[in-house]
Amino acid sequence: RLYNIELHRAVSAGEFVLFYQPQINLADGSLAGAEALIRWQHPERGLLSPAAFLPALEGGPLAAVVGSWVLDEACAQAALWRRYGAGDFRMGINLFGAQFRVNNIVDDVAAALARHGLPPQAIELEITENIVLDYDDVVLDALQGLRALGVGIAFDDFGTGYASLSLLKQYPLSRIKIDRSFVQNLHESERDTSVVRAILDISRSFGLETIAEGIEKDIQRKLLRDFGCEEGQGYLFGRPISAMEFAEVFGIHI
Ligand code: G
Ligand code: G
Ligand code: NA
Ligand code: MN
Repeated sequence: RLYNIELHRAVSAGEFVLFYQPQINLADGSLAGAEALIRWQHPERGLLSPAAFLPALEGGPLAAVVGSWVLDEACAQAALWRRYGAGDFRMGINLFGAQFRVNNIVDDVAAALARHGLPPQAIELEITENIVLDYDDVVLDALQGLRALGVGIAFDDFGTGYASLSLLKQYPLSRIKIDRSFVQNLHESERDTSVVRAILDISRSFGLETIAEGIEKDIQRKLLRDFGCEEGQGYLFGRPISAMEFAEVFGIHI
């Protein structure tokens, strides 16, 4: 497949880049961290977003390689920003399923932390329900190993899957990311308000922290804060931007 050849070139020529979207503490408006989001700087087609290439990448042999690169690059950036004043800054890093199957993810994460001199709480790994369901037994072991290292695990797109609640019960998670589909109409939908409040109740009863995704309006921010949601992410606070822009916007002077 042509796309596979291009993906190989992208890996070897270093065409992938990470963008960063801020994660905000809703109680005081401070910067809690960022989610690293991959982009492909394609030589002919310009900057491609994940929707354009993740399906091909995830189904192919390069996912584990790219996943290792994302982990290392995001850790390097977190270490730099922490050194230049972004205190307890936490980097959210998305994982591919292949990182559980092909790699020893626990060893990879321990090595990345050591290489960049990061404490485990400096990163938070994001997993989706699909990863858990596809690699069931392996994932449980790996997540326990990662939690033992002291690394946080966020459950991405919470509420959109079929097994969200049973997974919460079985897997050692530390945070729920409320999917943006529940946040979108929060300010005008009693149903979505009930769903979000229920998710927050569940999260609290499991001793987890919560971040709401897709906050675009100030009224959504206020409601989520008043409901006790700890953190928020979305266009209201900032779109995903390059590392250089991020440092400038958030006053990290390197
Ligand atoms: O950046 P954007 O919002 O378009 O990202 C779309 C999706 O792609 C998100 O759901 C995100 O989880 C996924 N994604 C983005 N960057 C990465 C990455 O570095 N690794 C993995 N595994 N998934 C990513
Ligand atoms: O990991 P995940 O798939 O949830 O990645 C977040 C995705 O949602 C990225 O593609 C990002 O660009 C997008 N996104 C982030 N904030 C907002 C927002 O406020 N509104 C909308 N519509 N999309 C957002
Ligand atoms: Na997400
Ligand atoms: Mn994510």
